[in-house]
Amino acid sequence: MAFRRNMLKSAVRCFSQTDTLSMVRHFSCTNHKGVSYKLVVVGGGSGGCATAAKFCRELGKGQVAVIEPSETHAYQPIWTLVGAGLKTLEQSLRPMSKVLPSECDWIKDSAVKFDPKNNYVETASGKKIEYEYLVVATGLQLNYDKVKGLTEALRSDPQVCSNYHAQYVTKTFPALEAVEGGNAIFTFPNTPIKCAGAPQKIMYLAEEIFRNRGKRDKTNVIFNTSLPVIFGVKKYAESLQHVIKERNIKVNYRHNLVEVKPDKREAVFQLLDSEKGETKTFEYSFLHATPPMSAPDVVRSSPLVNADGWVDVNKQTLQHNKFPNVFSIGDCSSLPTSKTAAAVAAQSGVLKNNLTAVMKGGDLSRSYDGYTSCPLITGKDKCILAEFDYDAQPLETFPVDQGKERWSMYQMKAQVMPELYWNVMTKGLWQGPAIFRKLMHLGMGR
Ligand code: FAD
Ligand code: UQ1
Repeated sequence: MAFRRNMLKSAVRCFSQTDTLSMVRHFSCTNHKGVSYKLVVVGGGSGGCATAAKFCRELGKGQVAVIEPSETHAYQPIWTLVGAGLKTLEQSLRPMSKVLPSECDWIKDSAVKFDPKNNYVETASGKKIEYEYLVVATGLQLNYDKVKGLTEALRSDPQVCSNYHAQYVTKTFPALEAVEGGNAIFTFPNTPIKCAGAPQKIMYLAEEIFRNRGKRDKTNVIFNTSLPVIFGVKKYAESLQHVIKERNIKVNYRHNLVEVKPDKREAVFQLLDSEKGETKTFEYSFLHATPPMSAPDVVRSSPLVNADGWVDVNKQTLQHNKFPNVFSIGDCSSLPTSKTAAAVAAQSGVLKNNLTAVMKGGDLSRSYDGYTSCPLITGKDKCILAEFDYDAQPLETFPVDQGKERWSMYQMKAQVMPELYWNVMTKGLWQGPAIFRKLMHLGMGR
């Protein structure tokens, strides 16, 4: 019990700190036996962990180091369900020491400088970690501070919450239960984000909660999104439009949250299509905020990034466009697909193959097609399973119409995926469902 409490505290602390890298924690390298490795992986989240597991198996003990400051590994995809009171935060957390492969050296520290010309990474405690090959897997930085008043509102107003952060996701369900009426507002920022479906998934779950509590008649459910569309893939956008209409949800496109005034319970939105830079203020009784996101500052200020601040890799091979011994996987990469753990799974197989080829002087023969997936939960037993590629074309695994809301897809998301993640993906053994898709669609194209 005490251990679980400590883990929760440490997770909340860690996630509070990863969005302000000026507050990086200083750790000693408990498992560190040297300063030079064949492979250094920066970040021990979904992508870093899967990558380390694959290469440890191949290269053996002492060859692979993972630089990762957090003592806790989080399975973020169930935070949507935590927000709706259907899972607990504890169910999403495991000690990092149990999730990272035992054969790797875990350097419990933050990377603060990348020097790809001289093949080393510097850490917050001043260590220089040299490598032959580098994989950058730092994920995203949550920039709550870019919205005026939002951090203060998250700290002081019980009706302001955010499923994107371990500290704020536990506020969501109590806030939903406290709604008696008024405007329940859900936001989508003006930057790329991880799991682009998550800002609206919690809205559908919330709408159901308001209905079941008899509060729906008095509550306006409002989605204020910076985007011009509800979802980037036509097939699933059509399904979601149907859900929105049926459940009387108001969607305001090109509305970007720029300020929260918790004292007055007001949220200010920039109207992105207004040439005069107009804003519109909404009163709220509940506000779910999705923060602007970017690659972490340490990555953005390194020589590794493209003009947009993402680790500049080839979209097919995952190899860096300037430094051939560097690869990147997951949310911090420039891969132009929707940023999800499902995408990371598919990328991990490509990365393993192509980085191994570089190590052995062979050809980079595997190509990433942009596969990503977003289980669009629309209720506590309903889900539209979106799966698609770089061209925003559906790439569905199951031989049924996945554009329909289904109980089975909800069970897959809520029960099967967490098991698959902890027992298969973090062990480096899950490369996405392509093999099942091919089997299930035998003779029927993709
Ligand atoms: P992460 O898993 O975030 O890991 C990054 C790691 O890097 C962290 O451990 C961090 O501590 C570490 N790090 C950061 N900076 C440094 C540094 N300077 N030095 C060293 N280490 C550093 N995906 C799905 O597939 N399906 C879903 O349904 C889904 N729903 C989601 C719902 C929510 C609310 C959220 C928040 C995410 C969801 N995702 C979903 C997205 C998924 O969690 C991410 O896309 C995935 O975790 C990305 O993996 P990653 O390795 O790139 O980053
Ligand atoms: C997936 O591979 C994955 O990675 C573990 C997820 O992350 C949580 C997902 O949500 C989904 C949907 C997939 C895709 C897997 C199948 C079986 C369709």
